[in-house]
Amino acid sequence: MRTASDLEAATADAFEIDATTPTDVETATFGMGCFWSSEALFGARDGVVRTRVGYAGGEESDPTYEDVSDHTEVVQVDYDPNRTDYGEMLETFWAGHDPTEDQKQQYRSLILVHDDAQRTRAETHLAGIEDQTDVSLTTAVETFDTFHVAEDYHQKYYLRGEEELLAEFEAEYSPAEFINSTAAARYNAVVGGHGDEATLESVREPFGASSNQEPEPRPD
Ligand code: MHO
Repeated sequence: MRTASDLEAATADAFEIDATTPTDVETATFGMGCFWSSEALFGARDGVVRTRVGYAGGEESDPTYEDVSDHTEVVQVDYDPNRTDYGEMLETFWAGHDPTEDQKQQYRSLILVHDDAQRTRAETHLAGIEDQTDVSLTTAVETFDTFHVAEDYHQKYYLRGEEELLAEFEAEYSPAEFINSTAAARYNAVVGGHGDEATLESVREPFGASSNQEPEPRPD
């Protein structure tokens, strides 16, 4: 299976937005149910540069979709700290799932913090919501360890349903470059029903002037 280090240097820039990827990014990792929809949700957020899905939060060495073992489905997000911040990522996390529901390990509500600053913010947010609502949340805050990249067919899942658009990406991007593409994250968001006109506008230069590919947003 593809590893996180396979992704490190994988960049292609058939879309202008991928040629201007900021180098200084921060990373956040969340479990919030099936990772298809959480990836699409984050892909539409201003300041989000990359999204990818995988398994994390457990200790076993080789999780797969068929056997996630002690891991949880997670979305991992790289964001530009000059355009957004961890607080906004947390807002998207809370809004994107029901953190009061008891879920099995694969789908649990999980914040995997990458440093002490994230831990403080996550714990403060969580306590604040519990105080305000008087409801206790199932969300766990744990220390991020290893991200196991999910199988390629799960990455940008909704975009993958758009055969022609996917073929255009595949002509220009390797699988790892596709995972790292901001353009792919944005299209996936729009096809998944999360983007708006501005989201599409931000990736308006697909594959040169010849393209007439415009995804139809899916109804929720
Ligand atoms: N209930 C979803 C789960 C997919 S997700 C990647 C489905 O099978 O449609 O866990």
